[in-house]
Amino acid sequence: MLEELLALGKTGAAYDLHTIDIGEGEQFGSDFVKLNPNSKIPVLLDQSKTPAQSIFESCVILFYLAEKYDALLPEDAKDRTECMSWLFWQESSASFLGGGFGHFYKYAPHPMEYPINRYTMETKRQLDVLDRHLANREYMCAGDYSIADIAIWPWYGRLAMGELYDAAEFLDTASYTHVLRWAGAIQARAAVKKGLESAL
Ligand SMILES: N[C@@H](CCC(=O)N[C@@H](CS)C(=O)NCC(=O)O)C(=O)O
Repeated sequence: MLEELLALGKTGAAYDLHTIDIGEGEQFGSDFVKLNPNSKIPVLLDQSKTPAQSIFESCVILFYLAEKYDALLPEDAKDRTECMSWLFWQESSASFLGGGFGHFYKYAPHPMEYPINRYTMETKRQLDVLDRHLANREYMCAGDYSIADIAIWPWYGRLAMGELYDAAEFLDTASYTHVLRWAGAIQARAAVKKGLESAL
């Protein structure tokens, strides 16, 4: 999001990136908890304000920046509301993918059939929801690329392209052709490449 804003000429979006090693438990350190009481990455500290304002929950960070810079969110009231639906869809769905499917398929200490089956079914259902939605449109929301795409792509786009959990074949993500077309278009964006280079 910050790279997209910079690409749009919003120079105020220049940022410093601080890596938090969640494997080492840095999210539980008192400095981090002051910024995000929920101990999860990411968190944004807007130092252009006095006092500086911290914002947690990635979709709220995206909405905050979209409002602040008047960008990447449709202006028309109906389109804007639809866009917010997809933003909230990500907020309520992605934990089934990451904490559910990803955890049990890739990271659990031993294989457990029931949760793998449950979260595989749910992940495929969600991919199908996205695929049907993207069948008739270029991006998630009417008009153009928006914060809904920015929220959804890192999870579902990268999963479909085989870049998360080594699960593309298992989930048969090749069958979600519209998701793959959308994911490829976003991956090709210069701002996305820059963002990934600095974040991963
Ligand atoms: N709904 C939150 C989810 C954040 C989240 O789950 N972050 C994970 C990394 S993807 C995390 O910080 N995990 C550390 C932990 O669970 O201790 C958001 O979108 O900001």
